[in-house]
Amino acid sequence: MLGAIALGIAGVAVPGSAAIAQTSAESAVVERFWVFENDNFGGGRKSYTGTDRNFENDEWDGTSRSVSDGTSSVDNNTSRFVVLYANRAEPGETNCTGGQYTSQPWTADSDLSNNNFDNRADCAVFR
Ligand SMILES: [Ca+2]
Ligand SMILES: [Ca+2]
Ligand SMILES: [Ca+2]
Repeated sequence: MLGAIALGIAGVAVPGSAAIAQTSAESAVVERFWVFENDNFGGGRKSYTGTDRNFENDEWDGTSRSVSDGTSSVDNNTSRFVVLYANRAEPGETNCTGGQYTSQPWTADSDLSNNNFDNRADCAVFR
């Protein structure tokens, strides 16, 4: 109700400003898949906005520690299924291999231990 009123006012008062506001709102919405070093979304964190088939060249934000084989919890803040694999894609290859863990859209998992996937992820594929 309030939003509709505000939009109406903006549209009437300054037609151009509505388009500008819409553009900045769209650019602000970037869906991110977060992985965390510890259970309960603790420790280092790293986000992905698309498929990344090699965690070995990634570091937890603000650290020099590799993301490889360290993920203990995840927060899927995207509309996509994200499949984690235990083995990255080998150089020249396009497929990740090994054990898998599937994260459903808009869900979080505070502990991958009960999924037999603690400290195993080396690759994330957005479906
Ligand atoms: Ca990477
Ligand atoms: Ca860990
Ligand atoms: Ca779990």
